[in-house]
Amino acid sequence: MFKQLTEAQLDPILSLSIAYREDKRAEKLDLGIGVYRNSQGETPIMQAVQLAQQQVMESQRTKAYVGLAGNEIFNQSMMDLLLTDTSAYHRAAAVQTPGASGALRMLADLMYLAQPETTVWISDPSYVNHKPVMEAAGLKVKYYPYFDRVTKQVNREAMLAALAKAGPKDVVLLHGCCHNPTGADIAFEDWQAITTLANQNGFMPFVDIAYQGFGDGLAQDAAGLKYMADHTEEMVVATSCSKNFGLYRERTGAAIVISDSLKEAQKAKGRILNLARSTYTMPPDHGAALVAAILTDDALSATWRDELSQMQARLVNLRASLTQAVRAQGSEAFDFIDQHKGMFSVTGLSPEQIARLRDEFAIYAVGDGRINIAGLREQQVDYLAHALVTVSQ
Ligand code: PLP
Ligand code: TYF
Repeated sequence: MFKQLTEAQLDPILSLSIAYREDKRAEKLDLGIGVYRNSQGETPIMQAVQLAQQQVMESQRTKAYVGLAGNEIFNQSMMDLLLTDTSAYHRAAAVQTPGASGALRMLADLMYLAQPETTVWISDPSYVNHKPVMEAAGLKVKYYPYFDRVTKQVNREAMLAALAKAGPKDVVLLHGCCHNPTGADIAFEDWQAITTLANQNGFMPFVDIAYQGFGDGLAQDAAGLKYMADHTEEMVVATSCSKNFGLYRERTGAAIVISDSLKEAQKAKGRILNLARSTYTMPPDHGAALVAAILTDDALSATWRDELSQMQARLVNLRASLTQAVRAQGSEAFDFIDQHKGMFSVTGLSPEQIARLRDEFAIYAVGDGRINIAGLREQQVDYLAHALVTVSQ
């Protein structure tokens, strides 16, 4: 049966990690996969997570199944983080999923179930898995203009002009904050303008938020999402604890449906549970149990918030020092790095220039020009600045 299969296409980001591991050069630098690293180049378990892990170890008495929706305290905590103080808070329902990836797929399946002819509009460019996941669910995908490759900022006029053409059969997928891959975020006024368009033209917003806390802080990073949730009748959200709790391999995330009433939101939740049952049945428990333990304990929450803001500060500082270091080499061509948010920036380097970074400098960046700022150590900033200036001349 399987002989008729053609070869699989490799994931461009995951295969880069493999190539990096095999590189023997001492000066090598991994700016590929989106994993946060500290000044020592490590991704340690966060202190709050370690403490929660001890608590869970001591209090957990069984490994019996939890249920289709996963940990309901976790689900409530995700809604608290994203929707507190909005009208949407009282007309939303959440389901724990295997990462935001699981949420993306469950929400895509739900949209297909409700309206198979749906087209999902995604930003050009977007997270590598957005298109394949939406298409795997049977949905059509269309791109809206987003990143201006000259200014390295959002081309808001082109974006809004395109989204003005989206209608009732359309879903517009937005990044909640810290856009992957570009690092260029929409402004609060853009959230307001897109909300107005959604209400005028009838498309549904779909927000994927995988980096809350990495941009301007936990509350600020959800401000646009909150405004939109407050002012639209229907919206869906995929959220992740991979980055802001450092729980990558525990596969911890949630799908949230906001509707015009709690009854409608719960109906949608019921349908997601049906879909989950026929896909993976139940999400893994451990990560969600840890997040629930942290977010329901004041001391653990404070520890977590503090650690997260230190991680955010490191990214902001690295961006500033990299920009300065490039300037010290006589170039202003990378000033945009300081204005981008989160872990990533699309540098505008061509695939050939990215290949030169790898061949001549042992610097691994994604072929589309994306670099992961968190992959950088303070003592390597000048090295990277020199390499960026060299390959871009
Ligand atoms: N959405 C975006 C925008 C991402 O960058 C990622 C990154 O991993 C995900 C979703 C998937 O996250 P998770 O690890 O929670 O599945
Ligand atoms: O964009 C990234 O690097 C992260 C991690 O197939 C990732 O979001 C990369 C590739 C992939 C899944 C996750």
